[in-house]
This record gives sequence, C-alpha cells and structure tokens, in this order.
Amino acid sequence: MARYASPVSAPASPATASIRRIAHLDMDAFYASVELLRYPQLQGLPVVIGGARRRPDDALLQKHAGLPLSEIPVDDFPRLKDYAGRGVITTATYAARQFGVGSAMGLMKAAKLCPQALLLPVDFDEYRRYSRRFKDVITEIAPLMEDRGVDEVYIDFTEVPGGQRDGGRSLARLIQKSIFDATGLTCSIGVAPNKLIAKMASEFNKPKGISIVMPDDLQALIWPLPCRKINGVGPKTDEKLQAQGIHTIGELAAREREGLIGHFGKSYGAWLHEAAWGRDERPVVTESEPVSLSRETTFERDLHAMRDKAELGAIFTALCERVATDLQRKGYVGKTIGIKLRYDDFRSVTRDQTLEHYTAEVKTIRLAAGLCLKRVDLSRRLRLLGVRVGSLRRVNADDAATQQTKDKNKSESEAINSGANTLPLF
Ligand code: TTP
Ligand code: MG
Ligand code: MG
Repeated sequence: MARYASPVSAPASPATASIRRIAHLDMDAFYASVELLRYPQLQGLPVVIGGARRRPDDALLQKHAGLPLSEIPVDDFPRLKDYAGRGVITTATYAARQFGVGSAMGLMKAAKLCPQALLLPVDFDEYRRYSRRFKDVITEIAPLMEDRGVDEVYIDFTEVPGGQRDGGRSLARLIQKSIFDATGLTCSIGVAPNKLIAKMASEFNKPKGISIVMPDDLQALIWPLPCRKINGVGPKTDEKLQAQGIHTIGELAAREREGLIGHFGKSYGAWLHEAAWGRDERPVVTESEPVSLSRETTFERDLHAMRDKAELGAIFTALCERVATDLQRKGYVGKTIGIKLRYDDFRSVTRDQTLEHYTAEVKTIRLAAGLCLKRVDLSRRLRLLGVRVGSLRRVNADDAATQQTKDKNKSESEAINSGANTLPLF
C-alpha cells in the first residue's frame, strides 16, 4: 500500500461560473490492444491474453527469430483450442468478446466458446510502459489527473481551457486523439458532474466512445442502469438489493434513505442513497510522490509472540521482504521504519524508528522493524502485523555509489546480520 501526499482538486465550488466536469478515461481492451501494436497482423481477430508470462524463449519468437514481429504468419500463433492447463484470461479483443469470452474466464472454458481465438502470454512490463505513456499525454493537456490503475484515470476538466465546451466533449476528443497519435491505442471517456457518474459513463460507448452526462441526465441515463453499475456495489450487495426488489439505480433512488440505512448500516446505507441520486463530492486526487509504503497482513488465526514465534517470525520477515521489493521496484529509499500491530481485542499500536541513512534493503528494514517490536507489549495475541517504510525519496545516482561502497564494506551488513540474530523476538 502506498500513502501519498496529495494535492487535490477542489470539490464543486458554487463561487465559480464553471460547473464541475469530471472525466473517467479507460483504455479499450488494454493488454490486448498493446499486443496488437506488436502484432498488427492480428487486428480484427479474436485474441485473448492469458496463461503464462512471456518468456524470452517464447516458442513463437524462437521459431521466427530474425523476422520482424509484424511478419510472423497468423497461422503460426497458438490457438486457444490447443491450450491445456489452468490459468485465466486477463482480457480479450472486442472480436473475441463477441463469442462471450472475457476477463477472468478460465482459458479452458474460453477455448470451448472460441477455439479459434489466438492466445498470447502477458507482458506486464510492456503494459506498464504504455500506461505511463498515455498518462503522460493526458497530464500534458489536463494536469489534474488521478491514477486509478494500469488503464484508467480520472481527470478534472473543470478548469482546463475548453473543458466546459459541449459538456467536455471537445476536450475528451482532443485527449482521445492525442493518446492515439502518441501510442496507437484507443480509449473511452465519460464526462459527468462527478467521479461516480463519470466511471459509469466511460462504459456507455466502448470502444472509442465519448459519453457526456449533464446534471439533468440522471433520470434518463443513470436510473435505468442496474445497481451493479455503481462502482462500490459488489455482487453481495447486489444480491441483497435484488432480494428487496431493487434492480435499477432508479429503484434504489426511490427507496427511503432511512430504510437503506436499516438494511445496510449507517454509512453504507447513506452512501447507497447518495450514489443513487448521483451525488459524489470526492475530489480528483493527483498522482504525487508516495510518503510511505507498507505491507500488512491479518492472520487466519490470532498468533502469540512466544507460542507462535516461528510462524510470526516468518511472516514478519516476509512483510519486510515485500516492502523492500516494493521500494526497489518503484525506485524509492526510505528512512523511517515502522511496525503496526493489532491485538485480539482490536486495539492497534504503531512504533517507528528513523535511521541515519536511507535504505531499501530487506536486512536493514528487518533489523529496524525488529527493534520497534521490542517496544510494544507482546503478551496479548495478535491478529495483524504490518511493516511500513516512510520518509521516502527517489533513488538517485548517489545511492548507487553508496551501494557500491557498502558492498565493499561487508562489516556493515554482517553487523546487521548478527544484530538480527540476537533479536529476542520472533
Ligand atoms: P479493464 O479496463 O477492465 O478491461 P480492458 O481494458 O481489457 O477492456 P475494456 O475495453 O472493457 O476496458 O482492465 C484493464 C486491464 O486489466 C485489462 O486489459 C487486463 C487487466 N485485467 C485483468 O488482468 N484481469 C481482469 O479480471 C480484468 C477485468 C482486467
Ligand atoms: Mg479498459
Ligand atoms: Mg480499466
């Protein structure tokens, strides 16, 4: 989990003449579309992405070593019908979706629906590269952008020049075209009074769609939709709503707020009511540098520091390793190492310690986190354990130099090693 220092867009302000316009942009068949840039000969064909990760010895590439990727004959690509094994589809091209194939479906089941579909392995690095590229294009045009994952963002159009024209359509078109020119990828955009509605609207005309929802359109465009379309209504809530005869957002809006609170609790019930009425004041939170990274885990059963020492020790080390990997992968080093515990009575405590040097090394993190543990009561059983690294800064060239001196100077890491061994806990 990353915690960000977050400049945010202002929520709706009655003082300004401009009305609040928030866009949600989502790339079309993202992983598959990135693959089609590599293999344009597959354009228009049913293609699914899934199964194994791409490896350098990919059979297809090996067979055609030396040939440009775009010239590999279509007939040589693996077909879904020849696939045996587990694994799920991450996504499918729109041509494949016509056969009922889609995200999260098992490959074997998909093979029955569309045996002739071509199967390509995933290449997360490539998708991340394109993700950065399309987001860079957006922030050049509209700086208030909130990153919502690999293929989608919210954008605050309100104060962007041209952002009010045609309800945001002109700016949406400009962004679509600029992304296509820079990457060859298409996307769909919904522009609405807030995030909640924009998220629904971006799906209205996929692929390559632009959908504009104005405040007065709630009844016509949003109320006929099933409740499940609200981002925040999952299958379980939907089931409960259905059981009460509530199928559409309009039917949800027609229910008394108090009744919903009675069924779904104070905060979620009230939220459902607000959502059905299309109200959502959440600001667009711009991407910024994380101030901390953390990992935590809730145990399957409560654990005791002494009686479950080995198990806790292994979990603790694994958490430190995961935080260290997160830091290294994202290119950060941190100075403040902290822990979080939750006891069986749900009380939480945190402790932290600031080091002299920045680090992303698991041993250093493990040692400092271990020292924090010495400062808390471990007589009660624990239900959760977390490790956090804060006071982050980006890795720079100096760190590489420091790293080299450190490697030469083994005594430091040996000291850390022996320090870890003498820890009385876990
Ligand atoms: P989505 O935006 O949900 O789907 P999509 O971009 O493939 O298609 P659409 O045109 O409908 O937006 O997800 C973005 C990527 O995330 C998708 O290309 C692959 C990945 N993904 C999975 O790996 N598993 C999943 O279950 C889903 C839904 C997506
Ligand atoms: Mg998408
Ligand atoms: Mg998406």
